[in-house]
Amino acid sequence: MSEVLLERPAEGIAVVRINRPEVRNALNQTVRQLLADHFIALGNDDVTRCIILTGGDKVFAAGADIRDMVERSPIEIMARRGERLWDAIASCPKPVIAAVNGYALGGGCELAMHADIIVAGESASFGQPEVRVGIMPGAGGTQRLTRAVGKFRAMRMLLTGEPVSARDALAMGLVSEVVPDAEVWSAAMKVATTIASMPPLAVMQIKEVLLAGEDASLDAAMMLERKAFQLLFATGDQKEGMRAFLDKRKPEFKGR
Ligand code: CO8
Repeated sequence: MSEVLLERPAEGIAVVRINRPEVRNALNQTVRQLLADHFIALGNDDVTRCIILTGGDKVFAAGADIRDMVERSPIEIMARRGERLWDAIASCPKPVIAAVNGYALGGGCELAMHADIIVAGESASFGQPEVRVGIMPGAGGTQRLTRAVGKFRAMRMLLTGEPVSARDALAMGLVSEVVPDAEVWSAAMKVATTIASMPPLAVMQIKEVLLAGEDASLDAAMMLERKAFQLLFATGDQKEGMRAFLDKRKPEFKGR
């Protein structure tokens, strides 16, 4: 069976599931290539309105595959051009929900941070333990984590390698929602179903502007927001959404 599975549990929703339970879903090159391939394909697929990324109900991912790295030289690591595989996920225009049960460690935590929304089970844990194996995060652990939780919490996690619980992750802004372990899947599906029913062009613009704005000055980011806001008045979905509100009926969004 493939190490990354693609499922379609409902109209408009795609699920990308890492499937290497015997090694706690460690991210080897095959898994990372398959993840990138799926995210590129789903980003280009008009039918897909929201993506759930998960490792199943036991573990999200315990990081990069240590067996696959232990004897590698710097040049071999560089030649992998791993950033291309991560970029494929980061630049996916569709909303991505990470459904996290169990460990999200190292590259696994970084993978979760590539998502737009993180739904975690109450026994999930998040950490960047790379320092304990003699390296440091290489896929956003020093950057996305710091943007999410701030310098002092990020430093503590990065320098000690100690994980945080789902509740602590929620308190520090690293996850969106914590639910009982058995409800992670249904909670993620609920959010995905809501997003899949929204006008897709507006959804895509919101994601794009929020992410681009994070790295821009407030003035530039406000300009981006304003332009995208104005652009949405060119869509049929804007007319439909507002008319339906005034007519007191349910809108029918077409993605145009
Ligand atoms: N890589 C390779 N194999 C792993 C990994 C991993 N990251 N994690 C677990 N495994 C394997 C174990 O070797 C073991 O294999 P075997 O059965 O052959 O001995 C099997 O999975 C089960 O593991 P455990 O017996 O340890 O299971 P436990 O449930 O007792 O513990 C833990 C689970 C806590 C997750 C534990 O396995 C652990 O600490 N794993 C390593 C976590 C870690 O250090 N992650 C960081 C890795 S470095 C990294 O992610 C760098 C990212 C850089 C950029 C991204 C590039 C992709």
